[in-house]
Amino acid sequence: MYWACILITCIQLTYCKVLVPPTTVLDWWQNSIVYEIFPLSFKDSNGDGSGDFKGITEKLDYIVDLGVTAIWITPFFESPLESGGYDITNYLDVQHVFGTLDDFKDLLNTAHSKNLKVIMDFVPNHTSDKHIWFEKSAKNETDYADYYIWKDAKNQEDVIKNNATPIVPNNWQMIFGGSAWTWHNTRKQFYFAQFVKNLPDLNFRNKNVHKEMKNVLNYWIKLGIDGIRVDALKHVYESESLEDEPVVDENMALNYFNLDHIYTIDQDEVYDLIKEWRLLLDDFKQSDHHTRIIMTESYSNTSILFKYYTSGAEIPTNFNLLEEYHHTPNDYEREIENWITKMPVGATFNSVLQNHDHTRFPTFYGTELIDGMNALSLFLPGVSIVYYGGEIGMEDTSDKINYARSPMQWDDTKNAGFTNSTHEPWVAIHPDYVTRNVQTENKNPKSYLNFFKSISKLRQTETFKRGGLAIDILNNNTVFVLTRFLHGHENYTLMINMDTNYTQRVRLSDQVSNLHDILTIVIGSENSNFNSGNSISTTEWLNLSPGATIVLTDNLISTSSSIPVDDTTTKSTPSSSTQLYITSRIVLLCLFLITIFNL
Ligand SMILES: *[C@@H]1O[C@H](CO)[C@@H](O)[C@H](O)[C@H]1NC(C)=O
Ligand SMILES: *[C@@H]1O[C@H](CO)[C@@H](O)[C@H](O)[C@H]1NC(C)=O
Ligand SMILES: *[C@@H]1O[C@H](CO)[C@@H](O)[C@H](O)[C@H]1NC(C)=O
Ligand SMILES: *[C@@H]1O[C@H](CO)[C@@H](O)[C@H](O)[C@H]1NC(C)=O
Ligand SMILES: *[C@@H]1O[C@H](CO)[C@@H](O)[C@H](O)[C@H]1NC(C)=O
Ligand SMILES: *[C@@H]1O[C@H](CO)[C@@H](O)[C@H](O)[C@H]1NC(C)=O
Ligand SMILES: CC(=O)N[C@H]1CO[C@H](CO)[C@@H](O)[C@@H]1O
Ligand SMILES: [Ca+2]
Ligand SMILES: [Ca+2]
Repeated sequence: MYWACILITCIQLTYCKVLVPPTTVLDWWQNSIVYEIFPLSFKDSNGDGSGDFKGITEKLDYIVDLGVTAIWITPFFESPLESGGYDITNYLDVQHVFGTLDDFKDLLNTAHSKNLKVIMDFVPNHTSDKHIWFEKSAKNETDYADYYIWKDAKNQEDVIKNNATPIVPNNWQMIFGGSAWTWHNTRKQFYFAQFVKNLPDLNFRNKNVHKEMKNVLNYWIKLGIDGIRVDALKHVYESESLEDEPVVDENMALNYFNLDHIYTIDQDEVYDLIKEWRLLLDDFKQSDHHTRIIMTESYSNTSILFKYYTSGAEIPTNFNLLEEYHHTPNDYEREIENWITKMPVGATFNSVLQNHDHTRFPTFYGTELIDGMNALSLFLPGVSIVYYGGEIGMEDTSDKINYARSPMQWDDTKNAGFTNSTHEPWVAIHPDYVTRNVQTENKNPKSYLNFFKSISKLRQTETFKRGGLAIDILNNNTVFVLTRFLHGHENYTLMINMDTNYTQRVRLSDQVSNLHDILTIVIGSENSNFNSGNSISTTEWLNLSPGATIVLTDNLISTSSSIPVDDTTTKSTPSSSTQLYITSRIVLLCLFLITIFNL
């Protein structure tokens, strides 16, 4: 027994080192760059001041050139556009500011002809109050009565008989302020809305609502979309019990942020909903072997998001690198490790460093770190979700609501080449467009744009596709070092001086193990004074100016003859994240066996 255990443990240990358990070919999305487009702000093709489908179609070559795998377009459904397009009046048609359905089909087909995938935003939680379903529901029409969440007033009898002021069913609040219950005079009941009054929540406890949503998905998938990004998923279900939510601080005013949302978010039924949609998408896959992905938006904790994975979402968006910023290298490391080591077997890591709901990172960290943050975003394994304009270093404008959604800066002409409109674009353009724009940056080899492209190219290497990730933090939590490595292939090391005030001096050989003595510079940011193609020695002192970012390689790509690279075996190795995960699991298993049997 004793020896058998030792034998088993040894086999396991050997296995940990080799790291090549069998697996499948990488699917199209597993090492993808997903480029988020806010369509109103990307490119206006007809001079009305608002971006549109034809504008996006015009710019697809630019997007392909960035190394992007898929574009994700934020909501473009028929809508009065009172809430950024999240206020849908018809899920089966497009908002005409963006063009016609044919324009969308043209965008889709042109993208596919360039091998670019298209992901559609999907907003199941609520509709506009102008949606025909809501109008019918408000009239209590038989089939639609239950499509939304309607409740009597606490004093319903008194309201009906004596015209008393209706009292809300409970203390639930709207995210943007006020009670989540709005009285409807026709129906003489309250309806529930989690965000704002004009966005009533759909009732997912009604089977017909599920049918409607499946119908919507079928429709768009038949049209050709490659995946959905499900918006506000944690808000989809509410508890059936209408109990008050616990107040966090009794001394503070009642508002959304002073309630513990045990009844209005993250209800368990959401996992079944993901499974339901997974089955639907997989039905299509059966016939054409093409994976349609589910990306989710849910600012939930990891134990919940990991259950999204197991329920069938490929990309439960990881917002932990984005939330709040103020991240130091230690914070990034903690969040990255926490995800990679705990996510379920077979899952793929993903990251997002900026999006339409948050301050753009140059506005937070300063321009010194634009290259650094773009590099970080592209260096991490798995899926990198990037935001339009990030590649040229766009910053927030002073607009209160649309600060991170200003028009894309294409050139230095009037209106930044976004529109030829003689009146103003729908929202102000950032004044820095004169120098920070695609055309100008294209010409400058050291620009943010060209830096971005150089790093996105690395993602085509086997090292980036399947390699592991190692992290080192130097100089008092200021210098962040990420290494992507793969046996038999060249390794890449990214160094970012996240200190934007002081130059940091580092000698790599003192602090990072497993590096070759001589490394080649793949690229250095403009503020770094390091130039592509030059070599450095890991034993020399390097001066990293504030924000300086460099990528180094041991460049053994053609000289490594000792390890034969067989296409079929490399394809059957797992993604880096899976490898890391499996390694950590096996190490734990070894430790467990050792403890149990007192070996
Ligand atoms: C802007 O471009 C559109 C489409 O090419 C064209 O129809 C329109 O006349 C142009 N407007 C101006 C003011 O140049
Ligand atoms: C809605 O219609 C149903 C069936 O006709 C009826 O039972 C119910 O009382 C009505 N509800 C309201 C709020 O009018
Ligand atoms: C995540 O949230 C759920 C529900 O609110 C809670 O039960 C769980 O303990 C949380 N997990 C972590 C790791 O915070
Ligand atoms: C690191 O920071 C601590 C506290 O801020 C300081 O005392 C120490 O000198 C620093 N070390 C280096 C190497 O900069
Ligand atoms: C850099 O300088 C700014 C402004 O003076 C200051 O707020 C910040 O704390 C400094 N950061 C470091 C890492 O010293
Ligand atoms: C890449 O890094 C790994 C792990 O740090 C190391 O074992 C390997 O020798 C490196 N590969 C090359 C080609 O230098
Ligand atoms: C998570 C979230 O809030 N998503 C969207 C839901 O709808 C509201 C209201 O339009 C949007 O503001 C949010 O971005
Ligand atoms: Ca337009
Ligand atoms: Ca809901």
